[in-house]
Amino acid sequence: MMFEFRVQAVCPETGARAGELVTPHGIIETPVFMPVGTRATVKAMSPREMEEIEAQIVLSNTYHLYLRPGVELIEKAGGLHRFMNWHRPILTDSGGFQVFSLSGINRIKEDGVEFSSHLDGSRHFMTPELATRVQEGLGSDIAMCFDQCVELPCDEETARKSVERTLRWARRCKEVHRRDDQALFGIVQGALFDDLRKDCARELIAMDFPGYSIGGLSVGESHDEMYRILDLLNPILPQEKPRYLMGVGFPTNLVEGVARGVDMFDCVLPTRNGRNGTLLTSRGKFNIKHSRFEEDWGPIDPDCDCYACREFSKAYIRHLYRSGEMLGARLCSWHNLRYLISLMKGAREAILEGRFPQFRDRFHELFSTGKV
Ligand code: PRF
Ligand code: ZN
Repeated sequence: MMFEFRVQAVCPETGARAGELVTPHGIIETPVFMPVGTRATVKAMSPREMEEIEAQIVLSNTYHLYLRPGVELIEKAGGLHRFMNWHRPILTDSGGFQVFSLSGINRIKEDGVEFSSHLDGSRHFMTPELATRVQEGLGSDIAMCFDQCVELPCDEETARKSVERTLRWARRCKEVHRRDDQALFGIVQGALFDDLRKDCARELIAMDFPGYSIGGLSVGESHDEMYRILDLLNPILPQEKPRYLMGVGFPTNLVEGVARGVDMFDCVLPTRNGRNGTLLTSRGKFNIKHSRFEEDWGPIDPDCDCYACREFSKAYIRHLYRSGEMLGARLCSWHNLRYLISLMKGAREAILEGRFPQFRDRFHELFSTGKV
């Protein structure tokens, strides 16, 4: 069997799950944070370094790779794994989010989305069939259906239309998807409308996807609204299949997502924040450029085992930043990624050992107060 999801433990108080997702490029232990390698590289990190921080899977983007260098070139390289020299699992997003958020003027038609490239303005037409074909060419282990993610705030009529279209497009993706060494996930949309979310989930479940993504969140809604949708979907989505919350990477949201039955997360936050010196740590978030770190000889995070925390002081990393040295951005990205990977590893161990509620309380206490 090329794909399998085994739930190993469920927290009785919350529904948090620990599991194993079997893919052709290896077994992913969940809950998992997936670093983002938009353009076939996780910014500032080599694949060797990604292995060192125990990244289990990376995410890449159909939209970007389709525009440059093109799927034909990556096929000539022998697929995305070989092209980027990353031999653990890869998940690709379909472009359903990026064509709306990144591209120039786009026109949504029943058949697909007409958009202009953010690189050179050239016109393109992305369809469910093309997004599926491109992801098959890339050879990712997990592919996404081409969906329509609406902006918030959004009225019910617009949200309903986007759900209906997302469902028709999901059917078309599934229809043309051929690779049996690639799992195609359905994406739940529906903005902040409970009934639309439920209907969308039920329709996708009837199509029997090997996993379900939760899209259209972390797009400007409050945390409580996000948690309400997750609480709503938790009992509906099949227990025996993986759930992936798209584009969510703030530590508090990861832990609360896990508490609501989410198994997989991705976000550019750790790398994007890392590049501007913002650090995510067990004691909260701060920026390394702050003057209070001028003579701080301690590590970024005393609880972190990453290279940056083991071997460098905050004073030194602050100096790198102020001097515009690229090692500064590298060390901060390195730490942020390792922190989120460790956070999910900690959650997993807590679930397996039956102490997830205590883990969750302790996390919030330390993250919000910075006090041990
Ligand atoms: N759809 C897809 N990718 C996504 C999203 C979505 O809704 C989001 C929303 N946070 C992030 N990435 N296809
Ligand atoms: Zn660290």
